[in-house]
Amino acid sequence: MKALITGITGQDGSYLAEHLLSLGYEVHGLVRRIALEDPERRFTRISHLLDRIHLHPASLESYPSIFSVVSRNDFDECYHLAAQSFVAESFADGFSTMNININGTHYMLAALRELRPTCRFYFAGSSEMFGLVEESPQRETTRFHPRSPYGISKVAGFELTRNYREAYGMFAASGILFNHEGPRRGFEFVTRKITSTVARITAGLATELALGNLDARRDWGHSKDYVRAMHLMLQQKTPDDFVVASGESHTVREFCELAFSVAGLDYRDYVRVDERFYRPAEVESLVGDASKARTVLGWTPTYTFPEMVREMVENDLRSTVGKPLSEAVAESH
Ligand code: G4F
Repeated sequence: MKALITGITGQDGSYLAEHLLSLGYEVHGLVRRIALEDPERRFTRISHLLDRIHLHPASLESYPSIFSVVSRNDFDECYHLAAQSFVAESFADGFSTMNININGTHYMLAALRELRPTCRFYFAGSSEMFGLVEESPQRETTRFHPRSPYGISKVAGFELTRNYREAYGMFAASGILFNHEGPRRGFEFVTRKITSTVARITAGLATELALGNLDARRDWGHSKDYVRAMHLMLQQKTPDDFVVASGESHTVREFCELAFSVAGLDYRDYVRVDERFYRPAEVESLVGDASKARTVLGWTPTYTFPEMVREMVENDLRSTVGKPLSEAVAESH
């Protein structure tokens, strides 16, 4: 089996590439040319895979570049993960977010329809599509009410995917994934911002952590678990959409409390609220009901919330302090 992953250099792309390789897939990735020119910085998450995967330069903003890659490779599955995925940035530049996330998805679907209509397609939908939630927990039937250009772009991508399924009979499925994290998470997202700052405080490199809305609630799972669900969605008899979530929600404050406590610290001594990190329109609370994924796909997450937080803090302590957790914590007090 030959799979194409867009966004292979990101957190999910790298875990998915590992998962597909472990299943015997030939794994291909779309990467921006600029990334190929700067592998040390851009390929940190996939550096250990480079001799086992095939990378193709292309841009989500260029239909011809996508067309060219798809025309030269007979992919069986395509996982479209690439996107401008930072919600706050989508308020700063909604136009780029819309362009990359909506047109990029449309280009992928159009190229596959033209050249590889039997290739199975996965779209990375998001719980941000629920936005101002109309029911809790959110499931596949919950109405969308996005609250950011990012959320709106994901609703458009979701609808495009459904339309290609219905209009052209393509096997096109969407995962509605709730927040998923891990040691490879980007530093701009709140979880990694917290765990990396806990490590910097422990190492004496920072004295405080400035955050926005501490009362926002999210349903946080582990990316490693969630990429397994993506693959399962493309192994079904018929294409469909699935919520992937842990079913538990926690506030940003609770995440802080736990992350700081892993390093033996009290978050109240370090966390400061800064208005700059508030969003013009906030998604206050998300929690997903993944019953359909559990029943139909047979999917179950393996990480608990505390296990995931601990793994992230330990990883950041190791890379920042360069010492195992127990030593680092002992020396910081
Ligand atoms: O970590 P976040 O930036 O993730 P967000 O906005 O929930 O989106 C993530 O999950 C989505 C799935 O639901 C993905 F589709 C999306 O691509 C991305 O991966 O923020 C989480 C919460 C928000 O409520 C935010 O307002 O944390 C709050 N927060 C409070 N202080 C902060 C901060 N977020 C960030 N990034 N930085 C802060 O200082």
